[in-house]
Amino acid sequence: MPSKSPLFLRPTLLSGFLALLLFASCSTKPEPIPMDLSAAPLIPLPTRIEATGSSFVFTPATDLFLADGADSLRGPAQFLADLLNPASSMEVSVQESNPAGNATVVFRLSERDLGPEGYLLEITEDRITISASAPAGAFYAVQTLRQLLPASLEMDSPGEGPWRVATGLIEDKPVFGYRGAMLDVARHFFSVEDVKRFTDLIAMYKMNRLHLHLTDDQGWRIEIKSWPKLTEVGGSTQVGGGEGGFYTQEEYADIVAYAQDRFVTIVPEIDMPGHTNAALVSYPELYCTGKAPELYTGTEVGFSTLCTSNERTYEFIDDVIGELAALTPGEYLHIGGDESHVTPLEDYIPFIERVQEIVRSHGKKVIGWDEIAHAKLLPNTVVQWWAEPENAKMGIEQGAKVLVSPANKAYLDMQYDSTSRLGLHWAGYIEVDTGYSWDPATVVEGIGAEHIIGIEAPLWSETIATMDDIEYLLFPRLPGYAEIGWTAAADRDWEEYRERLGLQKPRFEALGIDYYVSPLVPWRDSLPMAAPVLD
Ligand code: TNX
Repeated sequence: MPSKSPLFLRPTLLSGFLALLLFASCSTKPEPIPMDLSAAPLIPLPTRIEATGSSFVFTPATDLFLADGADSLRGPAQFLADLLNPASSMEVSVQESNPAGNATVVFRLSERDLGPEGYLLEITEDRITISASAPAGAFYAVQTLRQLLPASLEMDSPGEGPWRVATGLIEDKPVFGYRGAMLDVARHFFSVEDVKRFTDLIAMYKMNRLHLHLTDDQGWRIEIKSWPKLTEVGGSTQVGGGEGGFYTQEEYADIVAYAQDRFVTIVPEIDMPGHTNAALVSYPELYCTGKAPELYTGTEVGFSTLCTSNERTYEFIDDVIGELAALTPGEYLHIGGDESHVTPLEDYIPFIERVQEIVRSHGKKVIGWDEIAHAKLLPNTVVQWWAEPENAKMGIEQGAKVLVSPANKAYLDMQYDSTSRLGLHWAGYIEVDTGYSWDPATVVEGIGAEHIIGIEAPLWSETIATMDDIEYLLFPRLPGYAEIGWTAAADRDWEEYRERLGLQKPRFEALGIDYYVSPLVPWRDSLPMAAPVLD
């Protein structure tokens, strides 16, 4: 056998075999194996899954490739590259063209209208094709692909391949356009890094709004350059008396941009006229009666109010809303409006009406807690139903849309049960099944799908102070709220969902999530059916 290779100098059966083996391992990719796409534990559950029974294998030769005209999908494609490279030691990059014709992931704009957030994910042995009508859809296809890959992908350190995904087709789009979570950074302050991690975690489950509760009695957390004492004084403490903190405008802009890269819109809240003690301490000219307030580090609610009859109050609000609107690309500003127990209704109503006008004058639309429906609402104002369905219905009668966050179903700060180490229980205990098994469009008569813009799960922070605390209350309930927002109610079923949720365990662990190990969930490292089918 004419060859210069030492192996072939004395051709024996053994050396021939070894050579073949070497050749095979260097020049071909791992063989596809049978896998079942329909057994993948995806959350939220996609609209349609068709399994074709084989697998695609990522190798160092896999390219990510933008089809002609799909330059707008570069962000999601780069997100996939950044997800794949650290754990897999691959060096995939985003290419404009595919001359080598390698096993490839192609991002393309769909000819068919898949909606602003929909996508089609087609996986064959040779190619993955992601089609979307807009970048958000491609980003969600990437999140689905992420859940199809082994959980070890989520680790920063190199993990073991092979990086296989089952073949087939997934067609998907959400039922609601607003799928959100809220973080209260006022009762306890959380760092920019924490807010970014929170954003990562919600985006992974295809949520697209992060409502930041930026101000309350215990703290003012956003720098307002024209009223600097709000943060100098009002930002200086928190529940329990810790040092508090605030975001500079540059830090806030950084959060907004980071969220935008993950297709999450920040909805900032300035709570008023109640929940304003921190502002009143910073600028005593903003209160009208009673004794001068002091910094507050307790957890009572409903004792503070801006002076609604003082013109200076509206100059203040105009400055605050103006600066915040300029930093916020999203369409909504949240004005709070909850629990204003010491503001007489006859003062509260004109106050809310005037604040709506101020928000509108800065080019934004209003969201407010359900009490704002007592006022005359502007077209486009959204009522966030948290307490009183009657308030939400008053809003609907005025033509307002409703954001659904009933406390006894959707509050992430409620304890799971009486033994939970964190959380409150004024609205009840919310175990994982209670949090999951309801439909925003039927939970109360008179509030139907046509009235709803979506769902939000708020996390209030009276009892939590660290990222681990956040994660304990967030997980495992958050994926359920994400699924309620994304998947049609007719396709959702707790018994089936809990199996998929239990299979998030390796992913939670790879991500270092400090989750509550609910006894209602069958926690598992892998599903026998979803493992490669070998014969
Ligand atoms: C009610 S929900 C509040 C908050 C508290 C929360 C605690 C809402 C609009 N107001 O001020 O933090 O309960 O669960």
